[in-house]
Amino acid sequence: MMQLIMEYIIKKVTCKRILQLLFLHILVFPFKAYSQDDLKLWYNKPVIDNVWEQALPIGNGRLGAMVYGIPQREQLQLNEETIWGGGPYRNDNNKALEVLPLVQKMVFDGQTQEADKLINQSFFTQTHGMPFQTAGSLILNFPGHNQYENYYRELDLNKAVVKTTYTVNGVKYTREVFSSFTDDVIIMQLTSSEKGGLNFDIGYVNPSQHTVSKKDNSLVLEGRGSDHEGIEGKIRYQIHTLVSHADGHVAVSDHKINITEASSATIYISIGTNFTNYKSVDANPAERAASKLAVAKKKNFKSALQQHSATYYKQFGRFKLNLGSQDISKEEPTDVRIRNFKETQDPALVTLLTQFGRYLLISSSQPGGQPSNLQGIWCNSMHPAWDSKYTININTEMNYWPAEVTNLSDTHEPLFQMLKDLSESGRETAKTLYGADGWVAHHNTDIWRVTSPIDFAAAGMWPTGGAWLSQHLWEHYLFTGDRKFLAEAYPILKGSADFFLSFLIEHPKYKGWMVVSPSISPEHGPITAGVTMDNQLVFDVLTRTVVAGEMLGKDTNYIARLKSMAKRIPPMQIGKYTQLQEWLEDIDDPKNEHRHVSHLYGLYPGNQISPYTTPELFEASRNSLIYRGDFATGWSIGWKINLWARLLEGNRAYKIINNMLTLVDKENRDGRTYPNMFTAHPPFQIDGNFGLTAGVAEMLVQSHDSALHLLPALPDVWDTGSVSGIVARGGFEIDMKWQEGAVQEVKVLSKIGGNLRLRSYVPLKGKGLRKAEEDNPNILMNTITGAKAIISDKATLKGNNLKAVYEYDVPTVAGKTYTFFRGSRD
Ligand code: FUC
Repeated sequence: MMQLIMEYIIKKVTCKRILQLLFLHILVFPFKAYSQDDLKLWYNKPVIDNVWEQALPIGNGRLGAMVYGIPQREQLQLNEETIWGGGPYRNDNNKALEVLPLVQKMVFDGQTQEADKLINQSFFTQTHGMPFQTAGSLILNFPGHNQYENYYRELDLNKAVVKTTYTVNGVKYTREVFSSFTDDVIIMQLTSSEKGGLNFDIGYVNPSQHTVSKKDNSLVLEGRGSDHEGIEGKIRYQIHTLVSHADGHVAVSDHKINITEASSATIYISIGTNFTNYKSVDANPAERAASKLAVAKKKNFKSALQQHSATYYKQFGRFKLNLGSQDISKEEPTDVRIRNFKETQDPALVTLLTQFGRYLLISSSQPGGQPSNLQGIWCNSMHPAWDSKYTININTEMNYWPAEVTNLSDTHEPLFQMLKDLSESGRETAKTLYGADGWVAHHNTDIWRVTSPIDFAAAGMWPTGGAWLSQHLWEHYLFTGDRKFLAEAYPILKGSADFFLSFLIEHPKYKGWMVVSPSISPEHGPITAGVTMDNQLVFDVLTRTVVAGEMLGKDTNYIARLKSMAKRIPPMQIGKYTQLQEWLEDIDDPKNEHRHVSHLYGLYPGNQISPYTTPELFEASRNSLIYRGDFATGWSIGWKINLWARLLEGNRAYKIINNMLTLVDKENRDGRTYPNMFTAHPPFQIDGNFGLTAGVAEMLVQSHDSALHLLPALPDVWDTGSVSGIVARGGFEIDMKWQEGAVQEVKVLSKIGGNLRLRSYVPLKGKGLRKAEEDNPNILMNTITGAKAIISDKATLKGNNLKAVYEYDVPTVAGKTYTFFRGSRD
């Protein structure tokens, strides 16, 4: 099965890597039971000066809100995942096909500027993608609450609820709000400690064309997504707000709801849109909003909250992390902890940020819905940065990096549905622009699933967006071993492979090499052909489709074609600065600190570069990463954490975490974490959060390189800790404790059976464990397909300083848990 691509694939050279031991410790440590009680973001002041990035996010995948927690004027800034500008449209320019041969000739002749110009004239339309848009805000006015005391607000990650409390004239006011996973509406309860102490009104502010009216007992806002770049806004939505379970007076007018003399009131906010799928907007927003509200309002707050939190916790509670704690940490508000991180190096804050990433993924991506966009589902504008859409040359992929490894596999589903959509809509683009088979997507898409280039050549002329996204299908399969899923995903992978089979073109200068042309290394450098990232991606598409096809027993002749094409993809090259070349030519500038590190895809999230099977490429990747520097935009920092983890350098990865944990505020616009723990490009972009969460997981466990590597990149500062529910390829779920930087105890649940190969820096002992000797027979873990490197004469390789590892095998049975301990030198 894995004998593809003969000389091109370096077979895994296994085991026999048991080098010297560092030192011997066989100890049984009394592990402190840890609790996740302190997984709260909390503050002693409300949002000040309307800074949105101080507000706290809630979401149930579809409905989001940012909670301001201001006593006199509460604001819930609302979002619904299908409120976007424009309507179903396409962005294919049919002039492209005609000029394609000329463009390719220009590229091969080195006339890159001319090619750039011609592409700009012929491959684009007037549209740059449609924007994700705010649903406006619900505003609650509390006359007389300007002077308050004892202020406190929190977001509890264990319950997915935001709570605000304060006192006015000795009366305690409490607000709790969540976006319900069970009822699919937002629910807020307000109470006062004094009978009849609640007197407030509720209204909307909304920047779209809208109307507000009273319908039954609800205050109803009818709004729409805006027209954008000549595309008519087709989204219609309704927000229904209802007050119930109130013990005072509730009066609804055409503009407001007035609540007087209540001690308790519950607000239900329901949003419905007309969005059905990327091709149609024929649903009934009024009916959708009203029907959800009708069910939800019957529940009282307590039981609604209890059901919501329990549902949410089924996902959130699967993964627990303890990187150590500091006693002082919980006593400081979260923004102060971020500000002080440089001095405190508070490990519990890193745990909080890691778990916050999981909270955001759960809250912005649920089966049946839209994938998490550039801002998840939280967006307070009609014209957000980069339209808050899907940038698929890194950002959307990064959003899903934590999904499998931190035990949130089900949150990955919306991305798979988007892939299915793109594999349909991208067929027309493949045909119209390139006269090619299969499907293609470029560097952006939106809710209408456009697949042609957008913006301009130097950013948009990148036909491998679909190729990258498709790797998520394969990764999901490796983590779950779900053959049914693989069978459903196969046509999508195959459709991407089809595109490259018919579109790749032989490079006249490098005979035999088949390249993507025209293309770019994402957002960096000239229009060219055969960029390293494209080669890596196409190689993965072709070879993974081969393995998938073989596993499913499909398409024998077709698979043979894929194999022979994969042999012709240019190998990776090491250039004169001993760097991994970003392009076919050795033109990298070691002083260039560009945020995109696309050629390192092969190191992470790909697995073509390994310290064991491709040591030269591993060393060259490290050099390239050093040249790019440690500081960057939020998402680039997120990527670098993962890359340093894959380079097995925990302390360097941790240094990059420090770069992320710098507060953004008035004094420091160049920080990377906002007071509410959203990460900053800047501005806010959620990928940084997800990159960090994935990066921390990657420091603790790796499984891409033929074994489950325990603590591959643990930094010195986290010398004692534990993790449970972290997931590895092969369907293994791991609980692990470590002390003095070494694994002490590890429990592995085998969900689907198969050989478990463990890799560790310290020896392990336990029932059934034997020294690993052959290749790992577990196909879900043993998927190294690293290419041979071509090394420049000018490159001076020094060799890698790798720590010794021990490798063991255990044959496992599905459903059983296996326990191992730190062992001694034998
Ligand atoms: C790509 C990146 C930018 C930004 C945008 C959303 O264009 O190069 O840094 O993240 O996507």
